[in-house]
Amino acid sequence: MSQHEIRNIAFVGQTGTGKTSLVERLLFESHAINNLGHVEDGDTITDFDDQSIHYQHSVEATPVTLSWHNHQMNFIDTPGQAELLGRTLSIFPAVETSALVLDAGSSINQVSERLFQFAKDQKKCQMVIINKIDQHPDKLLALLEEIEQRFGAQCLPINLPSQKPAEVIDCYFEPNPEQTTLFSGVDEAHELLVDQVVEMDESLMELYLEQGSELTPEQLHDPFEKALRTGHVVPVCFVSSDTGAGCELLLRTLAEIMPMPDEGNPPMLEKNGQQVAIDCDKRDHTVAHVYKVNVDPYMGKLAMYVFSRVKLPRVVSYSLVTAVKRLKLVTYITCRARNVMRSPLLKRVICAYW
Ligand SMILES: Nc1nc2c(ncn2[C@@H]2O[C@H](COP(=O)(O)OP(=O)(O)O)[C@@H](O)[C@H]2O)c(=O)[nH]1
Ligand SMILES: [Mg+2]
Repeated sequence: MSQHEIRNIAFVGQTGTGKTSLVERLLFESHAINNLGHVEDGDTITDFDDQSIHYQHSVEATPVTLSWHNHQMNFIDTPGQAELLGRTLSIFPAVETSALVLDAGSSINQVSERLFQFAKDQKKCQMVIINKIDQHPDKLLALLEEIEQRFGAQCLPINLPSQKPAEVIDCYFEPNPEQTTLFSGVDEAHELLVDQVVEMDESLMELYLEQGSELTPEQLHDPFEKALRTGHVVPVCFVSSDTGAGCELLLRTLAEIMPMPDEGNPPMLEKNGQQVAIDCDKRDHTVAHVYKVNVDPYMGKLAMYVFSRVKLPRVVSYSLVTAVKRLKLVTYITCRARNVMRSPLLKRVICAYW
């Protein structure tokens, strides 16, 4: 698998907005797991530790991996309690996309604002996910307006809730103007998004003016990436992790719209006092970032890395750019639901024991 198929995404947001349930639903929809766990039952994949089960909210940032239509998605479910935010902020170097999850029934609070601003400062591509649309269909429009007000007019829906409670309507990939949404025309939403994206590309803009809104997602791909990188567009998705509404479209958006490692804004590293960028495709010595270290009661010390560049799979000793000491990499595992899988691939979120 090349880095073109890899997506690294952090699900962040205030506690209780449904991040853990959403990650669980996405694992289920993509057939990574066969049983859908629930936070209340203490059987979700990412809230697996005793404390998270006891308190019924995530205490650690937990990575999982799933496959979807030839894409490998590395998700990190994060804690949203204000006092645990340090654990969330520290994983940002491991991802290109920050997905801010909001609860359809609540207004935007300080934690969400802080996370949005932090992701912006870190030059992450961003999206906003409005969850629990099954519970609060009457509050969705007001929340969308609030998002625009608090985060800016570049936050534009890529899909909209349907009048049927368990459905979400695509406004980007294959928009069908016949479909009726809860509050705005599909055409209107599509046009707003395309208008925003084509501003990134003058020649496409000319074509667009001649061609109307008939630009294909393929034509829009590059300007869309640029718009995401520069914060010129922030897609908004509606979902319900409870009913699964919008989850398929969310996976499609993550795969086809959100950036692969090279398309995001990879953090610059320092070499001999100079800022250097990393060419992920180059076969040079391995560069990795330890974004989290755990002490696991069964496994011992567990470091979680994100690799920016991997020279070769079987070497056991790596000099890690951000680690103070040399770590001995004994084995790799990727967090694929609860299975352990050996595979050192480029830009995967990877754990290692030592
Ligand atoms: N009705 C409804 N409840 C949800 C939805 N998503 C999550 N919940 C509930 O919201 C609560 C908090 O969910 P959780 O996933 O722990 O939120 P987190 O703290 O952001 O990870 C739990 O009781 C979930 O069952 C949803 O889409 N609809
Ligand atoms: Mg959680």
